[in-house]
Amino acid sequence: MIEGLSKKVKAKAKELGFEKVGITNAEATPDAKNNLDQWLMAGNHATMQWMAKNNEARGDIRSYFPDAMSVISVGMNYYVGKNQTSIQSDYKFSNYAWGEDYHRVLKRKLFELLKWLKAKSADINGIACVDTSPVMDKIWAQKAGLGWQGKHTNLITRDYGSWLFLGELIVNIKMEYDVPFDEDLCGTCSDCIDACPTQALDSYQIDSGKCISYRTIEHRGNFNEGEAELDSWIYGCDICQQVCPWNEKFGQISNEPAFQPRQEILNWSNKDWVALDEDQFRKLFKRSAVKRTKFSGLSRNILTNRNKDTKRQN
Ligand code: B12
Ligand code: SF4
Ligand code: SF4
Repeated sequence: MIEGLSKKVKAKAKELGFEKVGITNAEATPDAKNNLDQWLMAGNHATMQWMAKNNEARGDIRSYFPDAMSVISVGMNYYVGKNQTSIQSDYKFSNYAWGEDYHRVLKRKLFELLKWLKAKSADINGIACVDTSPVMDKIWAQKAGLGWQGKHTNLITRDYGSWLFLGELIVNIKMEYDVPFDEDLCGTCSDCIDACPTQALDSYQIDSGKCISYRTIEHRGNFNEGEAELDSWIYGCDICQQVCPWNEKFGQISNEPAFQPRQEILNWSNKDWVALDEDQFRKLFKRSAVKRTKFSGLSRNILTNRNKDTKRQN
Protein backbone atom coordinates (compact mmCIF):
# COMPACT_ATOMS: atom_id res chain seq x y z
CA MET A 1 0.00 0.00 0.00
CA ILE A 2 1.45 3.40 -0.95
CA GLU A 3 1.32 5.63 2.15
CA GLY A 4 -1.17 8.50 1.86
CA LEU A 5 -2.27 7.52 -1.67
CA SER A 6 -6.02 7.36 -0.91
CA LYS A 7 -6.00 10.97 0.29
CA LYS A 8 -4.11 12.10 -2.80
CA VAL A 9 -6.43 10.17 -5.14
CA LYS A 10 -9.44 11.90 -3.58
CA ALA A 11 -7.86 15.32 -3.95
CA LYS A 12 -7.01 14.56 -7.59
CA ALA A 13 -10.54 13.29 -8.32
CA LYS A 14 -12.01 16.50 -6.88
CA GLU A 15 -9.56 18.56 -8.93
CA LEU A 16 -10.77 16.73 -12.05
CA GLY A 17 -14.36 17.75 -11.31
CA PHE A 18 -15.89 14.87 -9.34
CA GLU A 19 -17.93 16.22 -6.45
CA LYS A 20 -17.98 12.90 -4.60
CA VAL A 21 -15.31 10.24 -4.22
CA GLY A 22 -14.91 7.27 -1.89
CA ILE A 23 -12.81 4.10 -1.87
CA THR A 24 -13.77 0.57 -0.94
CA ASN A 25 -12.53 -3.01 -0.98
CA ALA A 26 -13.20 -4.86 -4.27
CA GLU A 27 -14.96 -7.86 -2.70
CA ALA A 28 -17.93 -9.91 -3.86
CA THR A 29 -21.38 -8.40 -3.11
CA PRO A 30 -23.64 -11.45 -2.51
CA ASP A 31 -26.57 -9.49 -1.00
CA ALA A 32 -26.79 -7.14 -3.97
CA LYS A 33 -26.45 -10.13 -6.29
CA ASN A 34 -29.29 -11.88 -4.52
CA ASN A 35 -31.49 -8.77 -4.92
CA LEU A 36 -30.50 -8.58 -8.57
CA ASP A 37 -31.38 -12.25 -9.15
CA GLN A 38 -34.80 -11.77 -7.56
CA TRP A 39 -35.36 -8.61 -9.58
CA LEU A 40 -34.51 -10.46 -12.78
CA MET A 41 -36.62 -13.47 -11.85
CA ALA A 42 -39.62 -11.22 -11.30
CA GLY A 43 -39.10 -9.87 -14.86
CA ASN A 44 -38.42 -6.34 -13.58
CA HIS A 45 -35.82 -5.80 -16.30
CA ALA A 46 -38.56 -6.00 -19.00
CA THR A 47 -36.78 -6.42 -22.36
CA MET A 48 -33.32 -5.38 -21.09
CA GLN A 49 -31.75 -8.79 -21.68
CA TRP A 50 -28.30 -7.23 -21.30
CA MET A 51 -29.07 -6.94 -17.56
CA ALA A 52 -29.27 -10.72 -17.31
CA LYS A 53 -26.02 -11.20 -19.25
CA ASN A 54 -22.74 -11.04 -17.29
CA ASN A 55 -24.89 -11.51 -14.24
CA GLU A 56 -22.03 -13.21 -12.35
CA ALA A 57 -19.75 -10.21 -12.83
CA ARG A 58 -22.37 -7.91 -11.28
CA GLY A 59 -22.12 -9.97 -8.10
CA ASP A 60 -18.36 -10.48 -8.10
CA ILE A 61 -16.27 -7.67 -9.49
CA ARG A 62 -13.20 -9.96 -9.74
CA SER A 63 -14.87 -12.10 -12.35
CA TYR A 64 -15.00 -8.89 -14.42
CA PHE A 65 -11.52 -7.57 -13.52
CA PRO A 66 -9.55 -10.43 -11.91
CA ASP A 67 -6.83 -8.16 -10.46
CA ALA A 68 -9.37 -5.96 -8.67
CA MET A 69 -8.32 -4.96 -5.15
CA SER A 70 -10.01 -1.58 -4.64
CA VAL A 71 -12.88 0.39 -6.14
CA ILE A 72 -12.67 4.17 -6.36
CA SER A 73 -16.28 5.31 -6.66
CA VAL A 74 -17.02 8.77 -8.05
CA GLY A 75 -20.10 10.96 -8.42
CA MET A 76 -20.56 13.97 -10.66
CA ASN A 77 -23.30 16.55 -10.12
CA TYR A 78 -25.39 17.30 -13.23
CA TYR A 79 -28.07 19.59 -11.79
CA VAL A 80 -27.83 22.89 -13.68
CA GLY A 81 -30.49 24.78 -11.71
CA LYS A 82 -33.25 24.42 -14.29
CA ASN A 83 -36.24 22.11 -14.40
CA GLN A 84 -39.08 21.15 -16.72
CA THR A 85 -40.63 24.65 -16.41
CA SER A 86 -37.58 25.96 -18.31
CA ILE A 87 -38.82 23.99 -21.35
CA GLN A 88 -41.07 25.88 -23.79
CA SER A 89 -42.86 22.93 -25.37
CA ASP A 90 -45.32 20.57 -23.67
CA TYR A 91 -42.81 17.75 -24.05
CA LYS A 92 -40.76 16.91 -20.99
CA PHE A 93 -37.12 15.94 -21.41
CA SER A 94 -35.00 14.46 -18.64
CA ASN A 95 -32.31 16.83 -17.34
CA TYR A 96 -29.61 14.13 -17.31
CA ALA A 97 -29.60 14.15 -21.12
CA TRP A 98 -29.61 17.91 -21.77
CA GLY A 99 -25.86 18.21 -22.29
CA GLU A 100 -23.00 16.03 -23.49
CA ASP A 101 -23.23 12.26 -23.03
CA TYR A 102 -22.23 11.64 -19.39
CA HIS A 103 -20.48 8.38 -20.28
CA ARG A 104 -17.97 10.37 -22.28
CA VAL A 105 -17.57 13.10 -19.68
CA LEU A 106 -17.00 10.78 -16.72
CA LYS A 107 -14.83 8.31 -18.65
CA ARG A 108 -12.56 11.13 -19.83
CA LYS A 109 -12.01 12.20 -16.24
CA LEU A 110 -11.58 8.63 -14.97
CA PHE A 111 -8.96 7.92 -17.63
CA GLU A 112 -7.07 11.02 -16.49
CA LEU A 113 -7.24 9.83 -12.92
CA LEU A 114 -5.92 6.42 -13.97
CA LYS A 115 -3.07 7.99 -15.94
CA TRP A 116 -2.14 10.10 -12.91
CA LEU A 117 -2.27 6.99 -10.71
CA LYS A 118 -0.13 4.92 -13.08
CA ALA A 119 2.53 7.62 -12.98
CA LYS A 120 2.93 6.85 -9.25
CA SER A 121 3.99 3.25 -9.96
CA ALA A 122 4.44 1.15 -13.09
CA ASP A 123 2.68 -1.76 -11.33
CA ILE A 124 -0.63 0.05 -10.97
CA ASN A 125 -3.37 -0.98 -13.37
CA GLY A 126 -7.10 -0.43 -13.54
CA ILE A 127 -10.25 0.03 -15.59
CA ALA A 128 -12.82 2.78 -15.78
CA CYS A 129 -16.55 1.97 -15.63
CA VAL A 130 -19.54 4.25 -16.21
CA ASP A 131 -23.00 2.69 -16.47
CA THR A 132 -22.37 0.24 -19.30
CA SER A 133 -20.00 -2.22 -17.54
CA PRO A 134 -21.50 -5.22 -15.70
CA VAL A 135 -20.85 -3.40 -12.43
CA MET A 136 -23.56 -2.14 -10.05
CA ASP A 137 -22.65 1.54 -9.78
CA LYS A 138 -25.00 2.36 -6.89
CA ILE A 139 -23.82 -0.57 -4.77
CA TRP A 140 -20.18 0.55 -5.04
CA ALA A 141 -21.10 4.15 -4.28
CA GLN A 142 -22.94 3.01 -1.14
CA LYS A 143 -20.03 0.80 -0.06
CA ALA A 144 -17.58 3.65 -0.65
CA GLY A 145 -19.63 5.90 1.62
CA LEU A 146 -21.16 8.27 -0.95
CA GLY A 147 -24.80 7.78 0.03
CA TRP A 148 -27.77 5.41 0.22
CA GLN A 149 -30.24 3.92 -2.26
CA GLY A 150 -33.55 5.71 -1.77
CA LYS A 151 -37.01 4.27 -2.26
CA HIS A 152 -36.90 5.50 -5.88
CA THR A 153 -33.80 3.22 -6.13
CA ASN A 154 -31.37 6.00 -7.06
CA LEU A 155 -28.34 6.77 -4.90
CA ILE A 156 -28.85 9.88 -2.76
CA THR A 157 -26.11 11.91 -1.11
CA ARG A 158 -26.54 14.26 1.84
CA ASP A 159 -24.90 17.17 0.04
CA TYR A 160 -26.09 16.92 -3.61
CA GLY A 161 -29.25 14.82 -3.44
CA SER A 162 -29.46 12.24 -6.25
CA TRP A 163 -28.58 14.43 -9.25
CA LEU A 164 -25.26 12.62 -9.63
CA PHE A 165 -23.82 10.39 -12.29
CA LEU A 166 -21.81 7.50 -10.91
CA GLY A 167 -18.68 5.74 -12.10
CA GLU A 168 -15.73 3.71 -10.84
CA LEU A 169 -12.06 3.12 -11.28
CA ILE A 170 -11.32 -0.49 -10.37
CA VAL A 171 -7.64 -0.83 -9.46
CA ASN A 172 -5.18 -3.62 -8.64
CA ILE A 173 -3.77 -2.05 -5.45
CA LYS A 174 -4.79 -2.04 -1.81
CA MET A 175 -5.83 1.35 -0.49
CA GLU A 176 -7.35 2.88 2.66
CA TYR A 177 -11.11 2.38 2.69
CA ASP A 178 -14.05 4.56 3.60
CA VAL A 179 -16.87 3.55 5.89
CA PRO A 180 -19.92 2.32 3.91
CA PHE A 181 -23.02 4.54 4.07
CA ASP A 182 -25.28 2.29 6.13
CA GLU A 183 -28.02 4.75 7.07
CA ASP A 184 -31.32 4.96 5.21
CA LEU A 185 -32.38 8.61 5.34
CA CYS A 186 -35.71 8.14 3.52
CA GLY A 187 -37.47 7.55 6.83
CA THR A 188 -41.26 7.47 6.50
CA CYS A 189 -41.27 9.56 3.30
CA SER A 190 -42.92 8.00 0.24
CA ASP A 191 -43.13 11.06 -2.03
CA CYS A 192 -41.41 9.35 -4.99
CA ILE A 193 -43.69 6.30 -4.83
CA ASP A 194 -46.80 8.49 -4.58
CA ALA A 195 -45.72 10.79 -7.42
CA CYS A 196 -44.78 8.13 -9.98
CA PRO A 197 -47.47 8.45 -12.69
CA THR A 198 -47.27 4.79 -13.72
CA GLN A 199 -46.89 3.13 -10.28
CA ALA A 200 -43.50 1.75 -11.29
CA LEU A 201 -42.09 1.95 -7.76
CA ASP A 202 -42.53 -0.30 -4.80
CA SER A 203 -40.25 0.59 -1.85
CA TYR A 204 -36.63 0.25 -3.11
CA GLN A 205 -37.73 -1.72 -6.18
CA ILE A 206 -38.59 -0.69 -9.70
CA ASP A 207 -40.67 -2.43 -12.34
CA SER A 208 -38.84 -1.23 -15.44
CA GLY A 209 -41.67 -2.16 -17.82
CA LYS A 210 -43.83 0.48 -16.12
CA CYS A 211 -41.10 3.12 -15.82
CA ILE A 212 -41.32 5.98 -18.33
CA SER A 213 -37.53 6.21 -18.41
CA TYR A 214 -37.38 2.61 -19.62
CA ARG A 215 -40.25 3.08 -22.06
CA THR A 216 -38.84 6.20 -23.70
CA ILE A 217 -35.18 5.08 -23.80
CA GLU A 218 -34.88 1.30 -23.72
CA HIS A 219 -38.11 -0.01 -25.20
CA ARG A 220 -37.77 -0.91 -28.88
CA GLY A 221 -40.60 -0.83 -31.40
CA ASN A 222 -44.16 0.38 -30.97
CA PHE A 223 -45.95 0.53 -27.65
CA ASN A 224 -48.94 -1.63 -26.95
CA GLU A 225 -51.96 -0.02 -25.28
CA GLY A 226 -50.72 -0.47 -21.70
CA GLU A 227 -47.25 0.91 -22.41
CA ALA A 228 -48.25 4.15 -24.11
CA GLU A 229 -48.63 6.22 -20.93
CA LEU A 230 -45.64 8.58 -21.04
CA ASP A 231 -47.02 11.56 -19.08
CA SER A 232 -45.65 13.97 -21.79
CA TRP A 233 -42.04 12.73 -21.41
CA ILE A 234 -40.19 12.25 -24.69
CA TYR A 235 -36.86 11.21 -23.17
CA GLY A 236 -36.32 9.77 -19.68
CA CYS A 237 -38.32 10.84 -16.63
CA ASP A 238 -37.33 12.90 -13.58
CA ILE A 239 -40.50 12.88 -11.49
CA CYS A 240 -39.38 10.61 -8.63
CA GLN A 241 -36.23 12.69 -8.24
CA GLN A 242 -37.93 16.08 -8.66
CA VAL A 243 -40.24 15.42 -5.71
CA CYS A 244 -37.53 14.04 -3.43
CA PRO A 245 -36.97 16.36 -0.44
CA TRP A 246 -33.23 15.62 -0.58
CA ASN A 247 -33.06 17.13 -4.07
CA GLU A 248 -35.33 20.03 -3.17
CA LYS A 249 -33.22 20.97 -0.16
CA PHE A 250 -29.70 19.93 -1.10
CA GLY A 251 -29.46 20.03 -4.91
CA GLN A 252 -26.48 22.24 -5.82
CA ILE A 253 -25.96 23.95 -9.15
CA SER A 254 -23.27 22.52 -11.43
CA ASN A 255 -21.35 24.89 -13.70
CA GLU A 256 -19.84 22.00 -15.65
CA PRO A 257 -19.96 23.24 -19.27
CA ALA A 258 -20.58 19.71 -20.61
CA PHE A 259 -23.89 19.44 -18.75
CA GLN A 260 -25.40 22.77 -19.79
CA PRO A 261 -28.57 22.27 -21.86
CA ARG A 262 -28.75 22.33 -25.63
CA GLN A 263 -30.83 25.45 -26.34
CA GLU A 264 -33.11 23.53 -28.71
CA ILE A 265 -34.26 21.29 -25.86
CA LEU A 266 -35.36 24.33 -23.86
CA ASN A 267 -36.64 26.50 -26.69
CA TRP A 268 -38.22 24.27 -29.31
CA SER A 269 -42.01 24.37 -29.73
CA ASN A 270 -44.26 21.31 -30.04
CA LYS A 271 -44.26 21.95 -33.77
CA ASP A 272 -40.45 21.82 -33.95
CA TRP A 273 -40.39 18.48 -32.13
CA VAL A 274 -43.12 16.97 -34.31
CA ALA A 275 -41.21 18.08 -37.42
CA LEU A 276 -37.87 16.60 -36.25
CA ASP A 277 -36.29 14.53 -39.03
CA GLU A 278 -33.42 12.04 -38.96
CA ASP A 279 -30.83 14.48 -40.22
CA GLN A 280 -31.71 17.07 -37.56
CA PHE A 281 -31.72 14.32 -34.93
CA ARG A 282 -28.20 13.28 -35.91
CA LYS A 283 -26.89 16.85 -35.72
CA LEU A 284 -28.75 17.88 -32.58
CA PHE A 285 -27.84 14.79 -30.57
CA LYS A 286 -24.24 14.37 -31.67
CA ARG A 287 -22.22 13.40 -28.56
CA SER A 288 -25.47 13.04 -26.61
CA ALA A 289 -26.88 10.12 -24.60
CA VAL A 290 -30.15 10.59 -26.52
CA LYS A 291 -28.66 8.64 -29.44
CA ARG A 292 -29.43 5.50 -27.40
CA THR A 293 -33.12 5.66 -28.29
CA LYS A 294 -32.32 6.41 -31.95
CA PHE A 295 -34.38 8.67 -34.17
CA SER A 296 -37.09 6.03 -34.39
CA GLY A 297 -37.46 5.90 -30.59
CA LEU A 298 -37.56 9.65 -30.05
CA SER A 299 -40.07 10.28 -32.85
CA ARG A 300 -42.23 7.40 -31.53
CA ASN A 301 -42.21 9.11 -28.10
CA ILE A 302 -43.12 12.51 -29.56
CA LEU A 303 -45.98 11.09 -31.61
CA THR A 304 -47.26 8.97 -28.72
CA ASN A 305 -47.54 12.06 -26.52
CA ARG A 306 -49.01 14.13 -29.31
CA ASN A 307 -51.70 11.53 -30.02
CA LYS A 308 -52.56 11.36 -26.31
CA ASP A 309 -53.50 15.02 -26.18
CA THR A 310 -54.82 16.32 -29.45
CA LYS A 311 -55.83 19.54 -27.76
CA ARG A 312 -52.22 20.70 -27.45
CA GLN A 313 -51.41 23.98 -29.16
CA ASN A 314 -48.84 23.59 -31.89
C1 B12 B 1 -30.84 -0.86 -15.59
C2 B12 B 1 -30.74 0.63 -15.30
C3 B12 B 1 -31.90 1.40 -15.43
C4 B12 B 1 -33.28 0.77 -15.64
C5 B12 B 1 -33.74 0.16 -14.30
C6 B12 B 1 -33.55 1.12 -13.11
C7 B12 B 1 -33.08 0.44 -11.84
N1 B12 B 1 -33.37 1.07 -10.72
O1 B12 B 1 -32.43 -0.60 -11.86
C8 B12 B 1 -34.12 1.99 -16.15
C9 B12 B 1 -34.09 2.03 -17.67
C10 B12 B 1 -35.57 2.02 -15.68
C11 B12 B 1 -33.28 3.15 -15.61
C12 B12 B 1 -33.81 4.40 -15.38
C13 B12 B 1 -33.08 5.46 -14.83
N2 B12 B 1 -31.75 5.49 -14.64
CO1 B12 B 1 -30.58 3.94 -14.79
N3 B12 B 1 -29.37 2.49 -14.74
C14 B12 B 1 -29.51 1.21 -14.90
C15 B12 B 1 -28.17 0.49 -14.66
C16 B12 B 1 -27.55 0.18 -16.03
C17 B12 B 1 -28.22 -0.80 -13.83
C18 B12 B 1 -28.99 -0.66 -12.50
C19 B12 B 1 -29.16 -2.02 -11.85
O2 B12 B 1 -28.20 -2.69 -11.54
N4 B12 B 1 -30.42 -2.44 -11.71
C20 B12 B 1 -30.73 -3.75 -11.18
C21 B12 B 1 -31.58 -3.65 -9.92
C22 B12 B 1 -31.52 -5.00 -9.18
O3 B12 B 1 -31.03 -2.66 -9.14
P1 B12 B 1 -31.79 -1.58 -8.29
O4 B12 B 1 -33.06 -1.00 -8.71
O5 B12 B 1 -30.71 -0.64 -7.99
O6 B12 B 1 -32.21 -2.59 -7.16
C23 B12 B 1 -31.72 -2.57 -5.89
C24 B12 B 1 -32.85 -2.33 -4.95
O7 B12 B 1 -34.01 -2.93 -5.48
C25 B12 B 1 -32.33 -2.97 -3.73
N5 B12 B 1 -33.36 -3.52 -2.90
C26 B12 B 1 -34.23 -4.51 -3.13
N6 B12 B 1 -35.01 -4.69 -2.05
C27 B12 B 1 -34.62 -3.78 -1.14
C28 B12 B 1 -35.08 -3.53 0.14
C29 B12 B 1 -34.46 -2.52 0.88
C30 B12 B 1 -34.96 -2.25 2.23
C31 B12 B 1 -33.37 -1.78 0.34
C32 B12 B 1 -32.67 -0.70 1.10
C33 B12 B 1 -32.92 -2.05 -0.97
C34 B12 B 1 -33.56 -3.05 -1.67
O8 B12 B 1 -31.50 -4.04 -4.14
C35 B12 B 1 -31.25 -3.99 -5.49
C36 B12 B 1 -29.78 -4.25 -5.71
O9 B12 B 1 -29.04 -3.55 -4.79
C37 B12 B 1 -27.36 1.60 -13.88
C38 B12 B 1 -25.86 1.62 -14.20
C39 B12 B 1 -25.09 0.54 -13.50
N7 B12 B 1 -24.20 -0.10 -14.23
O10 B12 B 1 -25.28 0.29 -12.33
C40 B12 B 1 -28.04 2.91 -14.33
C41 B12 B 1 -28.24 4.01 -13.26
C42 B12 B 1 -28.83 3.36 -12.04
N8 B12 B 1 -29.26 4.87 -13.87
C43 B12 B 1 -29.11 6.11 -13.59
C44 B12 B 1 -30.05 7.13 -13.96
C45 B12 B 1 -29.57 8.57 -13.88
C46 B12 B 1 -31.35 6.77 -14.35
C47 B12 B 1 -32.56 7.72 -14.47
C48 B12 B 1 -32.62 8.79 -13.38
C49 B12 B 1 -32.55 8.39 -15.89
C50 B12 B 1 -33.75 9.28 -16.17
N9 B12 B 1 -33.82 10.50 -15.63
O11 B12 B 1 -34.63 8.89 -16.92
C51 B12 B 1 -33.75 6.72 -14.37
C52 B12 B 1 -34.22 6.55 -12.93
C53 B12 B 1 -35.36 5.60 -12.77
C54 B12 B 1 -35.39 5.02 -11.35
N10 B12 B 1 -36.32 5.48 -10.51
O12 B12 B 1 -34.54 4.17 -11.03
C55 B12 B 1 -27.89 6.37 -12.74
C56 B12 B 1 -28.32 6.62 -11.28
C57 B12 B 1 -27.40 7.60 -10.54
C58 B12 B 1 -27.76 7.66 -9.08
N11 B12 B 1 -27.52 8.80 -8.45
O13 B12 B 1 -28.25 6.70 -8.52
C59 B12 B 1 -27.07 5.01 -12.94
C60 B12 B 1 -26.26 4.56 -11.75
C61 B12 B 1 -26.15 5.27 -14.16
C62 B12 B 1 -24.90 6.06 -13.78
N12 B12 B 1 -23.73 5.47 -13.91
O14 B12 B 1 -24.94 7.19 -13.35
N13 B12 B 1 -32.01 2.76 -15.33
S1 SF4 C 1 -38.50 7.68 -13.54
FE1 SF4 C 1 -40.67 8.34 -13.68
S2 SF4 C 1 -41.83 6.51 -14.29
FE2 SF4 C 1 -39.77 5.83 -13.61
S3 SF4 C 1 -40.04 5.34 -11.45
FE3 SF4 C 1 -39.40 7.49 -11.50
S4 SF4 C 1 -41.34 8.66 -11.56
FE4 SF4 C 1 -41.83 6.53 -12.05
S1 SF4 D 1 -38.79 10.95 -2.19
FE1 SF4 D 1 -38.68 10.33 -0.04
S2 SF4 D 1 -38.82 8.06 -0.08
FE2 SF4 D 1 -38.33 8.74 -2.16
S3 SF4 D 1 -36.11 8.62 -2.28
FE3 SF4 D 1 -36.61 10.74 -1.65
S4 SF4 D 1 -36.57 10.70 0.61
FE4 SF4 D 1 -36.63 8.56 -0.09
